[in-house]
Amino acid sequence: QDLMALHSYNPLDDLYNHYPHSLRNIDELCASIVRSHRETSQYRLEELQALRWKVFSREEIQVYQSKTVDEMWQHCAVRLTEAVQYVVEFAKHIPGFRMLSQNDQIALLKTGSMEVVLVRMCRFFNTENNTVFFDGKFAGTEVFKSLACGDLIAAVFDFAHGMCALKLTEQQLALFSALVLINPDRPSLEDRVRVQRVHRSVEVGLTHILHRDNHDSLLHKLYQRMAVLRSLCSLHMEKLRWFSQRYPLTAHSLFPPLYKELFA
Ligand code: CLR
Repeated sequence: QDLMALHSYNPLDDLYNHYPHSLRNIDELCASIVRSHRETSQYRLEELQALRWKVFSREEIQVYQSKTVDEMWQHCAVRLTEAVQYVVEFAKHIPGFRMLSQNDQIALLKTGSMEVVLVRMCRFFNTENNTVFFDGKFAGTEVFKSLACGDLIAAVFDFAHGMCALKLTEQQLALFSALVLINPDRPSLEDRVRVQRVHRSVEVGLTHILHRDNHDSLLHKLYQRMAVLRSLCSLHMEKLRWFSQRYPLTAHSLFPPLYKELFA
């Protein structure tokens, strides 16, 4: 067993040995990201835990199901936009984000904010009955029936389920959210090198936290989740294009401006 320990390689050892001063920087970086996550997460875990079994009644579900397609889309777009606003606040306090150009901040949020909302969804998800916190109670997929995009809803619920299974701590979730957002591969970035640098520092932070928590193996799983996120978000964009074609008036005049700005 000692031999095993001797051979186990910690990717951060080099860093610790050669740059002992930067360990403090990593801790500070992690602390600010965790603080930003906490301050923009809308509900504390204890609060959500207490609401866990507050589910919609048959009658309430009926009300959602009898909404028209465009009514329900508009309603969900408003809810999603609120969630995105919190993600924008979260982003602003990631060290290095505000040093990027306005263009690059917007480019990162355009593709990243929806992904972070979906990552955050696992805090609002009850795996025991497959429901998500929506409009003050927990809702199953049937609540979203009138959106007429069952495949997207099923995929989103599936993703939340998979994220919950990883049992991330709030700190791990905070760092993972930041990593998803600061992605140097996003289209139309002006200063990719600078985004790359911020990305690297967040990645070091996440690696550090996972190592400290004795959970190095999670990193690989988290990278796998990022690939799923990308496909979910392109499905969301596809549905949005379909909706805007069928209901141009709702999409144009009733969707929240931020929703249009980010996704249209
Ligand atoms: C995600 C975590 C946020 C709080 C939050 C707000 C709105 C929720 C969202 C969470 C999860 C996904 C959600 C959304 C409202 C509508 C959307 C339930 C819990 C569903 C999947 C419908 C998407 C419909 C689009 C195609 C318009 O901090």
